Amino acid sequence: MSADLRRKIIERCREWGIEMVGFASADDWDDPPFEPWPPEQFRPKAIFPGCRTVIVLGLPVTLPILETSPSIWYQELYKNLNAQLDERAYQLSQFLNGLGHASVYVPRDGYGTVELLKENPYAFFSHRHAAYLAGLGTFGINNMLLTREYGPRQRFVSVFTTAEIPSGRPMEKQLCVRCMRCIKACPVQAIGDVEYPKASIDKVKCTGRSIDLKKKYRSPCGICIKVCPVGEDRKLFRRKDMGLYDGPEKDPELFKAWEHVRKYGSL
Ligand code: B12
Repeated sequence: MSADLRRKIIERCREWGIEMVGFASADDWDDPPFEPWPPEQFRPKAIFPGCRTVIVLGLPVTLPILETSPSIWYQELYKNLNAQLDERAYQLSQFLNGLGHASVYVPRDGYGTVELLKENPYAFFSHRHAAYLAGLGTFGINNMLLTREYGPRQRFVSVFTTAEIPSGRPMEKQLCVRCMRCIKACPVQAIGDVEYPKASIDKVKCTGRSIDLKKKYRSPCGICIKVCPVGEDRKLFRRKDMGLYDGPEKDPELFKAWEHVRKYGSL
């Protein structure tokens, strides 16, 4: 078990501006903490035989940009984060390979085009479940992994490695406050109200919305992560008052700014 390697990885990620780093033991997938859980073929040891540890990196989705969604601004942020995550995960895998620990990265999404998801709405690996096992956060009713820092507003990527690195444990406290704002705000009513942790998402409706927005150059949707009250980022951006999203009355200037952004660069 290498605590020294863990430290080196965290240091390297910090140099890249990545503060959110977690470690999950590949064995932990074999003991499902809840159901449904990714089937066997979707687990790290099946995808990359010899895998001992999964390293998860996360980058925050900047709340004021997300608030303009659906917009070209959020679309650009999404693309930017995706590119950074993939690049850093690849570099980290190469760093570990250089040290003699066979490693591969898993891209942050893993599908050719959103239309494909209508028939088969799964990727070959779930980063959310890796982040959960690494102790970075807990699942919310919106089906997202919530963290203390950003609620559901971060994107993840993972690295599979044969190195044995001390891992985290799932967080005990549930971060979702079950306010049901995500259920009410979903533009296509794709989120069902069920008991934690079995978030019920209508993947066909959710994917359909994404396909529509893509044609207008303003995907992804992101409304269910915008309206989540969890996350320290709300303090920094002075967005603790959730009434902001109910209409223009609370902050007419801000509302005007969002409408302005939505008018340009997309259909
Ligand atoms: C496919 C996908 C979508 C699709 C389908 C969405 C949906 N609701 O399923 C679309 C394009 C619509 C979409 C939308 C969104 N997504 Co998305 N998406 C993914 C993707 C690529 C794969 C998810 C997956 O297949 N996991 C693998 C399966 C095994 O897990 P699962 O779907 O959770 O399946 C569970 C159950 O369904 C159950 N199950 C029951 N029966 C069956 C049968 C089979 C065969 C299987 C396999 C499983 C299964 O078992 C599983 C375990 O609990 C991941 C990236 C990734 N590779 O992890 C991002 C990801 C989950 N998305 C993300 C985000 C942020 C979003 C959006 C907010 C859009 C945005 N970017 O602004 C919305 C939110 C939608 C929502 N509330 O769920 C983030 C989540 C980050 C976080 N904080 O949790 C991820 C992790 C991307 C990333 N790299 O960060 N997404």
